[in-house]
Amino acid sequence: MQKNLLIMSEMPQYFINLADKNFNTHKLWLQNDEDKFISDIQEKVDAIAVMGGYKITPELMKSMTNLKIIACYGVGYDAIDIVYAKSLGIKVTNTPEVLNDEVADTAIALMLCVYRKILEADKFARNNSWINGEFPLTKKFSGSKLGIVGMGRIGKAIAKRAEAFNCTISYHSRNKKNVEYQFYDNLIELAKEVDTLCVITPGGKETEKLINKNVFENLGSNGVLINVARGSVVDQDELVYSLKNNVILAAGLDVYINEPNIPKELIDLKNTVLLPHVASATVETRNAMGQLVFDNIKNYFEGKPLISPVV
Ligand code: NAP
Ligand code: 8YV
Repeated sequence: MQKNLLIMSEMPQYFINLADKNFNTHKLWLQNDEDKFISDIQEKVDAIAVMGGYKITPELMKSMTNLKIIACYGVGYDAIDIVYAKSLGIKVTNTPEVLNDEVADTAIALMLCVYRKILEADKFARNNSWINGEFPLTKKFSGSKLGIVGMGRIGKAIAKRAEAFNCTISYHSRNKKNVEYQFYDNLIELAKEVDTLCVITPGGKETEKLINKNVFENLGSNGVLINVARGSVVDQDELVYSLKNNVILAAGLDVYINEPNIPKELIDLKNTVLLPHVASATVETRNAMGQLVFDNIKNYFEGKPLISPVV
């Protein structure tokens, strides 16, 4: 008999097709009354597939008495209560590696957009403002000093790209890595040293507001913040203050607290480049993530080892 797979929110058609062929699928986002839908199926759900940002609470896990595996469509699993899942013996998987290129490309794109004011220049060209004079000069990115906060899989992919821009690369993470770049065990010292701070750590309690007032003050009025990690890693109110008051120069952001809401203050600022959490969002990469979600669930029910287990 086919296993019951609950899909929490809309995911790429590639994944939905695989899931429909192999499981008895239940699509939460298509229901008018989601609570009633969940209570109708909660005792038969064997597996959940879920977008990275969707909260999987202890209450939900507890109510699904037959649940065996939660497959997260994302490498960051901070929205899933891992400790609770483990206590119930529920397996959790994520999608590492397959999105490294995409997220690293996006981080570099944000840096170039901030330094070279690419979006403003595009508007300037479209508005025909060029007729009235040249676009103002911008700031050189090549050869600048880049500090990466989180030298993990994606951090390393960002560093590799930044090498091609002749950036001087240094980093902060919990542990020193086997890489050529300079390690700072003190984040403030790193902030003092660099032109750009690029954040790519996991979210969750441990990194909450890691990038705070003290970091902004030490990054300084020529400093640029890039955040492709999680909104929670940056003190968002302090970021708005720092951008408004020239504590730092500018920011390029893909992630926010309370997505999909972006604070109006960030939108109104001229010294921000804002993306709607799209760092991994290409057809190729999202399909690869979908395949990994599917393969993990399939392996579980075939009694094979999970490909990318979290717990
Ligand atoms: P990873 O390989 O686990 O790397 C995470 C890095 O963060 C490691 O270097 C780790 O240091 C460091 N770190 C963890 N806690 C820290 C702390 N408290 N202080 C300083 N450094 C800390 O993960 P990844 O695959 O590169 O992904 C990183 C994160 O990027 C994900 O968890 C997700 O939140 C985010 N992400 C965002 C998008 C997007 O669409 N914007 C896409 C993909 C991923 P140690 O190794 O020394 O412990
Ligand atoms: C996804 C991400 O967009 O992998 C992650 O951690 O943030 C992104 O790749 C997100 O998980 C939505 O599923």
